[in-house]
Amino acid sequence: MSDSNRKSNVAELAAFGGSPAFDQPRFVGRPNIGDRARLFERIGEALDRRWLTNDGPLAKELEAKLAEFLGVKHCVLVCNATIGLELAIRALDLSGEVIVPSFTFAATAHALEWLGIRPVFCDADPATHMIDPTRVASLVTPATTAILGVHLWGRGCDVDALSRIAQDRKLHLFFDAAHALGASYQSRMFGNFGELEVFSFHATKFFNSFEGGAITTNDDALATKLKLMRNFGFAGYDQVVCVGTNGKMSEISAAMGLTSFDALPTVVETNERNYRGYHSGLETVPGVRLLRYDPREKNNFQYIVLEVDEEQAGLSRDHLVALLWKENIHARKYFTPGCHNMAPYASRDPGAGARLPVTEQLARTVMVLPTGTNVSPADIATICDVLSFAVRHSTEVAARLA
Ligand code: T4K
Repeated sequence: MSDSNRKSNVAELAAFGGSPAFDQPRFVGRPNIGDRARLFERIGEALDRRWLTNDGPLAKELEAKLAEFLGVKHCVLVCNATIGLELAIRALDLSGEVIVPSFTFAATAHALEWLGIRPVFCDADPATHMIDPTRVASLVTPATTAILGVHLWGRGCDVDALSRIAQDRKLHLFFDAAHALGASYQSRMFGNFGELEVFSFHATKFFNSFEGGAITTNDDALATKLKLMRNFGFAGYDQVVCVGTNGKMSEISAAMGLTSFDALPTVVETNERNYRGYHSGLETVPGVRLLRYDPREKNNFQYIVLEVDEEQAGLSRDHLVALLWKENIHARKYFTPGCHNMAPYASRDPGAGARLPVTEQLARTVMVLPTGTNVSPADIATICDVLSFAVRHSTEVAARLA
């Protein structure tokens, strides 16, 4: 019996005591692994050279390839995007307050807080989930030094509007581009906007270097500063010229990054195929809206993002996620509960939710589904069938999950 026929019978859903849709979990964020033989070859070369980190040849090769791909002057590899954000904040010499969306991964806010800067949370645009530029100006105070935009889901935030505000108010502008590699804004690749942008190459990203990231900029002085800062401030043997940290990417990570770079077109193609599969499988399911990618831009299609309308679906997002987990489909509630509801921000400003109604709403309604090279079209058809089934039988499903 096919998965879809099986799911037509309520008694067979795991929530109803049947077997789950998948024997093994289907995860969000399952890493894409490129050509293993080439990866091992690169690692072997690094071992033969006995050059394992500190601006090694593989890291330099990856920096050059990414800079060319993005059409940006400088690409500074780092050990992860969180350290990348911290380096960016230090290099821009920020202080006081920085305006940032609350609907983002904790790292965006934590990078500021870690350096003694207060993140001031801005609400999101309900259509895009990203920082709402119309709300930014009212958050500027004499202590504000910058705006940190986040390009969520591989789509771009409103760079033009944010640039105008930053220019008018004489604020720094930089971007958390953790999700945005390979995507464009008005036909220009992300990596070129604001004073700098920070990418993540964490294992869960469609392009990974195990752990890793990159800061890109077209500003020569900033690039020089960032390179010094990621290596303890060393300008040469025995010469430290500024405060720094250890933000370097190792050769093993660069080997994986280069292997991911080779695989990038195939991975994007697979992600796009998956996105289209979800699109056709879910378009007739009431109350479940798939966030679209803009066909005029380059997209990496790395996240499958759904918004659940409880009234139309008859089930809340939390109900659907609970059901999917029972079916071995490990959907995630990114970015619940919103940074303003996390420690330490929640206790500092317990009333923040009232000023962030869209963020609160998204934190209740958004869920992310599995994609990437580890998910097949048949898997996607089954996942869509489970969702469709759940909505068709919402009353029984809700009762079972209660
Ligand atoms: N800014 C934004 C907007 C971000 O989204 C992130 C990171 C950052 C900044 C900071 O970037 P990094 O400093 O990490 O470079 C995951 C990732 O750890 C995190 O990098 C990512 N965003 C975030 C969206 O997702 P968690 O807490 O969901 O991780 P975890 O361990 O629950 O794993 C997520 C999923 O991936 C699970 O379904 C399991 C699967 N997985 C994970 C790993 C590590 C695998 O299948 N294999 C693996 O090796 O944060």
